[in-house]
Amino acid sequence: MSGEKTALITGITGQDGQHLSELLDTKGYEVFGLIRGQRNARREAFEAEFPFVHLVEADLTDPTSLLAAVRASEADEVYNLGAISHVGYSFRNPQLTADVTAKGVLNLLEAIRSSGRADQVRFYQASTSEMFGGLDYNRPGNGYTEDSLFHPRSPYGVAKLYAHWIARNYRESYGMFVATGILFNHEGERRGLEFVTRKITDGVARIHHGMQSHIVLGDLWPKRDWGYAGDYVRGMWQMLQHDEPDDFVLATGETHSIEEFLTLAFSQIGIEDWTPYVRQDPQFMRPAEVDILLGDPTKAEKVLGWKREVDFPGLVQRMVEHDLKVVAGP
Ligand code: NAP
Ligand code: F7E
Repeated sequence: MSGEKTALITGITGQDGQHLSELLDTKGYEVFGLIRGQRNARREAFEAEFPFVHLVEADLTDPTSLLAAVRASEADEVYNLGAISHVGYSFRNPQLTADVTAKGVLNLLEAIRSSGRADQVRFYQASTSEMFGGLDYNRPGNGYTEDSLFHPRSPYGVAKLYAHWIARNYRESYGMFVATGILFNHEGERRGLEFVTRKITDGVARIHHGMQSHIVLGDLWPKRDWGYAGDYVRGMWQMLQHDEPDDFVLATGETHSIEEFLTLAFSQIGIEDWTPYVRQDPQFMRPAEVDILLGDPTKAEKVLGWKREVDFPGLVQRMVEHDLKVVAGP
């Protein structure tokens, strides 16, 4: 138990926000979460599933609301998980992506400074492997580290790079405890249906139950270093318990193609040849693709003692099993 600490989480309604709020609750934290928009059905559903979270209305693009949220929570730890996080969407809405994913971090850091709590708050910034871009020239054989060269390939990646550097700049300029986690893809039962892994596992479940005939995807060759979200939020928390604020890669150290994900997912429902069940549509392809991502988590393993527990087959299995149950209904 960590005692009576208080945490404020932006992006609490997202995949990681849900996992992290549960983790912090089990550690005895008082958890505050940012919710945007007016009262709606989604808020009520969230409150039903996470009754222990105090929701505060705010938006990363609205500095006044952020200051009020920081004051209301009096947080010891602030986890900035809120973002426009879908890479494909960021190509279609690049300015909104910059406002939320890049400038939102600045707004939040300034809110903490204005609140007078800069010395008390430990801040986590959700940085991403999308900052690396996966090009031949900057790709180390053993995987990207905290010191690898950045070359973002999307408005999302570019916005996250600004966010990463402004977070580091506040650490250097004002001595704030700001940690950045450069996280490679992490997935699970709570992953949004717009991301490829969950789109596949949901589609596989629907095909199995005769509710859908095929899945429509974009490019199938890209490779990702896919881990389980539950393991990764544990790493976020560990970064804020460390003596010094620092930058850490969280990854599995393995990379797999979408085709490999499809093979494992379809094999869960007894289908060995998935090709008749998958079609491709250019609408799901991106103007610039990140071909291969592979991370090297050695620093987090050595310094924080972080270790992922779920492997790639285990991840696919738990996602398909979950979606088979969800699709079947109560
Ligand atoms: P997610 O499921 O897409 O959740 C994004 C969250 O951001 C949602 O709660 C969303 O709220 C919130 N949000 C969007 N616009 C906002 C705004 N204007 N003001 C306040 N909140 C806003 O993302 P995730 O997978 O949990 O990822 C968490 C963070 O880690 C993100 O910053 C993401 O970019 C980063 N990241 C993710 C991965 C990954 O593989 N999952 C890897 C590296 C980094 P609504 O529900 O209201 O839309
Ligand atoms: O795409 C390809 C797509 O959208 C993975 C975010 O959490 O992780 C995530 O970004 C790959 C890409 O994740 C479809 O082109 C093919 O090559 O699931 P994704 P992402 O782009 O890797 C990083 C680390 C983040 O930080 C992000 O926030 O799959 N792909 N067909 C498809 N992708 C989608 N979404 N949908 C398809 O139909």
